[in-house]
Amino acid sequence: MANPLFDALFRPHLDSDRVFLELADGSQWRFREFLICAARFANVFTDAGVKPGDRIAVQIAKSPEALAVYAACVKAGIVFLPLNTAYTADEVDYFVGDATPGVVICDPKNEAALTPVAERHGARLLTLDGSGGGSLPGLAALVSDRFETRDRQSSDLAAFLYTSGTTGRSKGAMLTQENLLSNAQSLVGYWRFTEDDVLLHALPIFHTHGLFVASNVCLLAGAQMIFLPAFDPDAMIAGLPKATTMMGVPTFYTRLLDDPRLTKDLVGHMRLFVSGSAPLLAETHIEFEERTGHRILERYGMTETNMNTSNPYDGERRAGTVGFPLPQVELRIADPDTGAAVAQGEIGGIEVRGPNVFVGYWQMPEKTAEDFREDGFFKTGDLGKVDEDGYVHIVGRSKDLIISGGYNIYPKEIELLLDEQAGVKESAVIGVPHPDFGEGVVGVLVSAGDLDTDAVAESIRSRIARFKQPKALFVVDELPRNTMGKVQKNVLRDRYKDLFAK
Ligand code: MCA
Ligand code: AMP
Repeated sequence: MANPLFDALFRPHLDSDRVFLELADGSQWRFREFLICAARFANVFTDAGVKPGDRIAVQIAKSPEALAVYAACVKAGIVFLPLNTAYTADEVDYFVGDATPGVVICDPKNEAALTPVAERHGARLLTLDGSGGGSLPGLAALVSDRFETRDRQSSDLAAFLYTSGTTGRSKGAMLTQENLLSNAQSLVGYWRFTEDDVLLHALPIFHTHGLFVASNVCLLAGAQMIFLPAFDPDAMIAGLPKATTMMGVPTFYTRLLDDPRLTKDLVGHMRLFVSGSAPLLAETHIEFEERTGHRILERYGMTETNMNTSNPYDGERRAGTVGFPLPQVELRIADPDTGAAVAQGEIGGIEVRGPNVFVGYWQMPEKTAEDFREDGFFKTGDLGKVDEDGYVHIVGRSKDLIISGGYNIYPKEIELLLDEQAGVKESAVIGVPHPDFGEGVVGVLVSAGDLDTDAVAESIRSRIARFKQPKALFVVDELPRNTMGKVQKNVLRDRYKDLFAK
C-alpha cells in the first residue's frame, strides 16, 4: 500500500523535529507540526465528504497552513486546485463550475462574495486567512491529529492548475503524482539540493514555480524554507544572509538589483540563484554577476510540463539560454505545422515528452488532442532552437501570450471582455516592454461611437484580476491588418514599445 508522492515528500519527515519553515517574524514551523496540521486538515476534508480523486479549490493567502492544505490533499488523495489570490469572484466562479470541487477554501474577507459561488456549484465553503485563522483551522482543532494516508498510484491525479488559452477559456491541466514527483527528483539532483539548504521563498504558492518547483524540491530534499508571504525588498534583504538558495521570476532579480543593499557581502555565502517563468534579459544576468559574483541559473518550464530544461549546475550557465533538457525529458524542435524535426540550429516549435508532461486538460479531450502529437510529444507553443553546444534558446512564442511579472496573460481573454464594453467596436491586447514586469499589458480599442476609456477601465475592474487589466488603453480609428484580415499585433507592439520606458 503506497502513496508515492506522499511517501517521497512528506512521510520521511513525519517524526522530524527539524525546522521546515521560518516566517518573516522569525517564528518557525517544524516538519512534525506541519504534518500534524496536514493530518488534521485531511480529517476535516474527509469528514466533509471529499473522497480520493475529488477536487478541493483554494484561493488563500500564502502561509504554512496554506501549504499544509496541499500536504493534506496529497495525504488524502484529493486533487489540489490552487487559484491566484488576485482572481475576482467572477473568475473563481468559472473554475469552481468547471472543476466541481467538493470544498472551496477562501480568505474570510472573500467569504461573502464566494458563498453564492460555492452554493451554485454544490461545494462546501471553508475559510483560512494568512495568519492561520478561519473556519478550517477551527474545525481542525476538533478532529484527530492522525490520518491514515490514502493509497494512490503514480498515475493518479494530484493537482489541477488552470492555464488560460488562446480561445480565452481557461483549461485545467491535470497533473499526476508521477508528473510532480519525477520532476522534483530531477531538480533535486540537478540543482544539488540537500537537507542543509535554506531556500528564500517569496513566490506565490498557487503556481508551478512556487509550489511544485520550490516547495516540492525542498520537501524532497528535507530542506528548510524562509517562507515570505510575497516579494518584499526589506524581507528579502533580511532573508538572504540566512539562505543558501533563492528562486524567483526575473522581476525579483531586477528589483533586487535596484536595491543598493544587494552586495557581494550580502550573498557571498549563497550557492544558487534560480530564475524562470519569463525570459531573463541577458543584461540582468550580467549585471547580477557583476554585482554579486553569482551567475543566475535559468531554467524553463510550463504549467503543463513542470520543468523542461535547465542551465547546468557545474558547467557554463549561458545567458539568454534555458540550458539543456532535464534528465528524462525529451525535447525536439519541430515544424509547428507538420511536427517534422527541423535541422539543427533552426528555429521551430519546442515539443517535449517525458514523465513530467501532464495527462491532458480536464474535460477538454479535443483541446488535449490538438496539443499532443501522435507520438506523445506535447506542443509547448514556444519557439526555440538548440545551438551547437546543445543549449536550448527560446526565441519567441507561437501562442499569443503576454508574461507580466511571471504571470501569464492571454490577450484573447481580455479582448473578449473589452469587446463587450459600451462604445467598443473591437480591440487588440498586446504586451510591450515594461521595466518592472518585463511586459506590460496595453489595450488598443476601436470606437463604436461614444467611447470613454475611463469607463471601460472601471467596468472591467471587478471582472478580471488586476494584473491582467491593461495598464494603458488607446483609441485608434482602425486596427492594422494584413491582407488576410489578421490584426498585426507586431505593428501595434512596435507603435507602443516605448510606452513604459524608464
Ligand atoms: C502585481 N501587479 C501586476 C503584477 N503583479 N501587474 C502586472 N503583472 C504582475 N505580475 C499589479 C497589481 O495589480 C497592482 O496594481 C500593482 O501591480 C502592485 O501590486 P502588488 O501586489 O504590490 O505587486 P507586487 O507585490 O509588487 O507583485 C509583483 C510580483 C508578483 C512580485 C512580480 O506579481 C509575483 O510574485 N509574481 C510571480 C508570479 C509567479 O510566481 N509566476 C510563476 C508562474 P494596481 O496598483 O494598479 O492596483 S508558473 C510558470 O510561469 C511556469 C510554470 C514556470 O516556468 O515557472
Ligand atoms: P505557464 O503557463 O504559467 O506555465 O507559463 C509557461 C510559459 O512561460 C512557457 O511556455 C514560456 O513561454 C514561459 N517561460 C517559462 N520559463 C521561461 C524562461 N526561462 N524563459 C522564457 N520563457 C519562459
